[in-house]
Amino acid sequence: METPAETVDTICAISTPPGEGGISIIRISGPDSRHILEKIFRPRKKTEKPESGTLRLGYVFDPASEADIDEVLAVFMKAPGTYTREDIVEIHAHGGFGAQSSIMRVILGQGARLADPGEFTKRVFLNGRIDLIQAESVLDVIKSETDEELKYAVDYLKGRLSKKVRAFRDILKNALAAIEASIDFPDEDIDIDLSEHTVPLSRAKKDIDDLVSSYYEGKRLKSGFEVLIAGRTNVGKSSLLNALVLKERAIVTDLPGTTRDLIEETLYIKGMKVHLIDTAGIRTPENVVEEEGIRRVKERAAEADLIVWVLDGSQPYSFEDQQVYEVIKQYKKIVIINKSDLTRKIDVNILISLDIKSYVEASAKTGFGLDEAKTLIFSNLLKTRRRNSLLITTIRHRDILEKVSRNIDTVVKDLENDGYHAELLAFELHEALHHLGEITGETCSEDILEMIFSQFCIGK
Ligand SMILES: Nc1nc2c(ncn2[C@@H]2O[C@H](COP(=O)(O)OP(=O)(O)O)[C@@H](O)[C@H]2O)c(=O)[nH]1
Ligand SMILES: [Mg+2]
Repeated sequence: METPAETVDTICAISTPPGEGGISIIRISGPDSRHILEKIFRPRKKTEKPESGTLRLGYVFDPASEADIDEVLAVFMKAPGTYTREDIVEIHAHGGFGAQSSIMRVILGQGARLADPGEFTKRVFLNGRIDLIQAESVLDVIKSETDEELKYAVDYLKGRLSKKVRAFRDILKNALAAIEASIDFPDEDIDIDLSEHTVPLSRAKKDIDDLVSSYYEGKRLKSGFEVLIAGRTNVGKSSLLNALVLKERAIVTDLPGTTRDLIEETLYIKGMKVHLIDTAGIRTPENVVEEEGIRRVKERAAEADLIVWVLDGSQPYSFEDQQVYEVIKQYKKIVIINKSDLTRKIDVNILISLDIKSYVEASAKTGFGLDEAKTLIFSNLLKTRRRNSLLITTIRHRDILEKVSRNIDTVVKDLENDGYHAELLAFELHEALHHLGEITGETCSEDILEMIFSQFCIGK
């Protein structure tokens, strides 16, 4: 992508979160950065020459009044070895609203422009230092809440997914070159064997299809897994939710049918984000509110990644438990036999007859077995994932890769049938390459860029 001319102005923003803090970092990027710093910064040691990359202690002052604003550390970093590949200045000021806004005011007074959200990173991309996948992963790094999410984001920032997409592109380009040669030199005696491209193309298609289907997992990585707590009334579902998240979140009573709405809490198990959803007990409803609650349970059960089916260990397995089982039997589930502090009346052989292998005995009241329950939830969710495999996490990537897969599929089928039109194959491959470029940003419209970078915060 060409570097557009409009990136040559100088932008500035507060890069740390707003509000009070120990320090606040103000960033300036663009050709006037150094000049602006010289106008507003007085180093303590007057003789010091501003070397690129050296932090200097001094004062930011208002050039109009010569009054000092704040004591700061300032650094100038010379292009192109910087974040944006432009000249950059960072001012580490005291983290308070007064200092931040006054320093911004004097910088803007020297002709810099307030940066748009994500504009620093957009410049990194436009200046060709990173591709669009990497730029998007900058946002993912910032938004990461778990170790695993962070690991993926940093790997993708380093180019792990970009490398894979480039490999697809190379395969398509090779095939396209051969096809175009066969179009350009139809009568010449060069023997162009297009069939040798079917294997790499089919393999690329399979890898792309795997990536498309990884979206579900990728989405879970970012947004978390959904775990539905189901069971008949009064088995202790709400008590378990409270005990697992260590909060009095759901109302617990000994009146059956207390929980009617869905109550959701987020729990982190070994760095995995899990949304626990407490539900109305499933039974024959006694009124419309309860009926609606039960309808929602059924709806959510279909969407959930895992169901925790709660049984009351102090009661025999009942008809009502069986009613619950009928609703959830087709879904992935584990069982918690609750109230282990009371005398056991349930016969666990019933679980064996229902072909349920994963269960723990626990007590929401005493906390017994809760760690084990968390471990069981964790390992059952993990089973749905191939650890550390390449994942796509955005719907944009999924949609584009689906299109690429269709293009390749057409090409491979035509090649295999031997009755192909080279022009049509070339058209499909050109289109596929164009789509891949939308992922890496080479052929991306300004609208898409706008949409992506507007999700960033100002100052990044
Ligand atoms: N002894 C004992 N009582 C429990 C335990 N868990 C829940 N209960 C009690 O069982 C009743 C129903 O609990 P609740 O969480 O509202 O059940 P839900 O209807 O399934 O949500 C309440 O009186 C709780 O105090 C437990 O582990 N041991
Ligand atoms: Mg409840």
